[in-house]
Amino acid sequence: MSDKLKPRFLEIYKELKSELLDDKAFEFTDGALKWVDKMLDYNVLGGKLNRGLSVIDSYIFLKEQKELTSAEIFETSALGWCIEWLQAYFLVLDDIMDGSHTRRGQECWFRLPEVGLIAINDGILLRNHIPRILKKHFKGKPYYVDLLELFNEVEFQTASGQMIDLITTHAGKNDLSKYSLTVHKQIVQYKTAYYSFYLPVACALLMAGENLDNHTNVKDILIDMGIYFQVQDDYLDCFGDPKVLGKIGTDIQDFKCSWLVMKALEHCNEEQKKILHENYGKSDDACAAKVKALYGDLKLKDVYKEYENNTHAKLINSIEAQPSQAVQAVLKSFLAKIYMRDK
Ligand code: GPP
Ligand code: MG
Ligand code: MG
Ligand code: MG
Repeated sequence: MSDKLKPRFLEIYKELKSELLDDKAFEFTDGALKWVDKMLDYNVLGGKLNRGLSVIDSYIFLKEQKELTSAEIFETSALGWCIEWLQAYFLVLDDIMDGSHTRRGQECWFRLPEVGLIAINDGILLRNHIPRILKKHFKGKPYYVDLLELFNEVEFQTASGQMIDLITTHAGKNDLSKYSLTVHKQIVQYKTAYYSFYLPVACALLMAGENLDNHTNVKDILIDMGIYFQVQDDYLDCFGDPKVLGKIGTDIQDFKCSWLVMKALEHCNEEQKKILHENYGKSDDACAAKVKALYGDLKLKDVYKEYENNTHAKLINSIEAQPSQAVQAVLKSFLAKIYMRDK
């Protein structure tokens, strides 16, 4: 699939970056050029590129495996990169908000001494690059306005999910029982699922001339897959290997409404609940270790395995109920990429 096209996809990154550095709407100084160049390489590259490559894969499936023309390769890749840019923008800002230290195997951008809170403006710049890429390469296409609306809509959903993530954390600090599965589901659906799973497929559908309103079933499945993906992220935050993951978890210290703390609350007795209340959300490593030990006592690894297998089976069922074989194939390939992931 897109593996074959990955070298071309990476070349297109360089082309898009050169265009942005040659943007006549700003008089770039040498210093500014160097800054943006470095900022882009540091933050846009280095991830798995799953979201970006998914646009190409989805489009190939929708076209039923016909060879893509070079224009189609360029356009699906450019849309893929727009999603990677969006992701870079979210991550730069999310790491500041979560007080994280590492990302994709390197220091978080804002942790670099020469960057600090300039990272906030870099986030805004990354976000502003997206409509510039879209304008340069898609203005005049019949689906241009739909594309702009799609990116705006998904950004709004993500920022709203991030808000619920942050304000729930506040509420939970006073009262851990404010955390419920309903709130957790809303957080992960909005902060992750739309931009990570729905957006790449929606971009490919628009390019293929489809009306997004006719694909709500596919959207629902992608959202469920995105929820599952963020539950994995919550699990890996505590139980993943930071070397493989490229980031060190902060959810326990940050008092996050994580899937693991939800499950801990569901399974613990009164005494264990007291341990949780005393140690959750403290920056002290010894407290985090006590929470992890409690997760061990509650056998949350087994609870997670069961969740993962049930969710996988349910998703396969919904996918196989889809009338189109091409749609089934896209969805199954995405699910296979994340099932039992460790990074
Ligand atoms: C992931 O949450 C959510 C995002 C990256 C969306 C951020 C949205 C903004 C509007 C800034 P997370 O904090 O669990 O991700 P990670 O574990 O990768 O830090
Ligand atoms: Mg984070
Ligand atoms: Mg976060
Ligand atoms: Mg996380």
